[in-house]
Amino acid sequence: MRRFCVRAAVLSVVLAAALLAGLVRSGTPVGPVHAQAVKDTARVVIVDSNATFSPANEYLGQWGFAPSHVTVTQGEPIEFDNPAGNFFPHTVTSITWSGSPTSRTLTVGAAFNSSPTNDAFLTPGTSFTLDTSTLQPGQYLYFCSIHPWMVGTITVTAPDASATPQ
Ligand SMILES: [Cu+2]
Repeated sequence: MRRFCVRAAVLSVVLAAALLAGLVRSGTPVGPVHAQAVKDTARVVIVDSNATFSPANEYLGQWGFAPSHVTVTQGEPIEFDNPAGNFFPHTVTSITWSGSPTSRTLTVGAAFNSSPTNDAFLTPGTSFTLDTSTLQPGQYLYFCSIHPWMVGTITVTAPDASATPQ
């Protein structure tokens, strides 16, 4: 009986310490240092199949990138997954633009490209991680160069955007 009580007392102290540690940690303000230390990876799933459509439906416009728009802080990686259950290879290829609204020149693959060669296509079951640390803050358009109707957009924000008024 006494042995049990000692164990219970030790357990209580351990639990109290754990609770206290949790309270202290949750009470710590989240500052810029913490925000930089934690890097989430945004995830985009490439869709070319699901329960209701198949390769025969490829022109119905149901293929794409999900979500089709992501916002990341500069330096935060974005993982593009082509799931093993998909049917086709795909690419994640930037489209950048110059010129005026009525006379645009579009450039393919200048900002980023998962697949600069045919050997680098993202086959089902593979993924591509985009390093955004070299991208300037701004808007990016991308598509699949094999299936150009598959399009997506990325917003890259400055690392200190939350701390610096713009
Ligand atoms: Cu594709």
